Amino acid sequence: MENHINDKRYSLEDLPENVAKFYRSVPFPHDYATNFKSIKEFARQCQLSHSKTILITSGGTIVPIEKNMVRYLDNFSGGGRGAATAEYFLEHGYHVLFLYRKNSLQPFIRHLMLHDTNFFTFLSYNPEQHLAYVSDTYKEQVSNLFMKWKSYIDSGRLLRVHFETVGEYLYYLRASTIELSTLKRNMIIFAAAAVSDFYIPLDQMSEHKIQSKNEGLTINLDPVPKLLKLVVSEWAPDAYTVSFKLETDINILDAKCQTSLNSYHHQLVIGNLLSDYKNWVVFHTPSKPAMYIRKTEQQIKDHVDIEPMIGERLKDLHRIYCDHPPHTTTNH
Ligand code: 9Z3
Repeated sequence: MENHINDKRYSLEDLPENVAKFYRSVPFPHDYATNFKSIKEFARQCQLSHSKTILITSGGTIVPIEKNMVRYLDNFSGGGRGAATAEYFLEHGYHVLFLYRKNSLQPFIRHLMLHDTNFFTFLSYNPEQHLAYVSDTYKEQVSNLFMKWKSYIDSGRLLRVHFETVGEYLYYLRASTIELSTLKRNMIIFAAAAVSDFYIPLDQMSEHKIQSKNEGLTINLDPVPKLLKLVVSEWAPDAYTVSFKLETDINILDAKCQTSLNSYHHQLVIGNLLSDYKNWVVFHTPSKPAMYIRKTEQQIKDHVDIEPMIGERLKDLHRIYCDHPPHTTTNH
């Protein structure tokens, strides 16, 4: 890619074989050049303003099974966690690079996008004037949400880049972490996206829609390389890196979080269970006992978001991390 000629940080030659193979086996995102420029400029602005910054990945990646894609495999995630977390950090002075699945929830306007309160709930219709408008009951609420979303974008505090496939996601993860790495400890990486573990390399993918011919279909999938390791060791080694672990069996959740910490040597793993991920999470760090964040019964009844509670604890951990230069600190 011409943006990366002469930039050693992007050289595929120096990457582990399975990672280089992955990048060669998926198509480049077609808006990459434009988005790469925006990410670079966003990183420059964050550095100029000495602002704390968070990269939030949000939503699920897809795996196409045909080059002319009619069908794909998807991952569970609506993007609510990432969007609500972005709101918290924007409201607390951070710059936010929001790397999200196309058409998934976005900060602030997520309230107008949810299916139980979708945008039409807020509209009224005047039959005489043939006019639809935001009804008086909701005018203030809709204006506030829309204005926040728009003003954070216009002021450059919120940059949004979207992906669909796991390949696009991993191209943008590499660009975002490398470009923001100049911010050193001032940056959090909050990897909440649900990333596919398997994919089909381009040279093994059907060109056209696979025909059914009344037969079953067997698909061979290759493993997606675990890029968190490279994020932590090469691309953004000074960032405060947070990953998520999603499980369905509570009996293995803590062990899986610990295994992840031991494998990647990052700062925090947040564990959550599919059946209850909106009501509690558990923080695993290298140096402290596991810490649970739970909503109260009343908060569950009132559908209060848990993300501001996660954000508050994470902001504290990040402040401590920033206050301790590398040679005087142990992991927090
Ligand atoms: C999560 O566990 C997120 O909390 C959710 C958020 C996907 C549950 P929503 O977007 O859901 O609010 O609907 N994200 C990470 C999921 C994941 O794939 N983690 C990998 C794993 O568990 C590690 S990178 O193996």
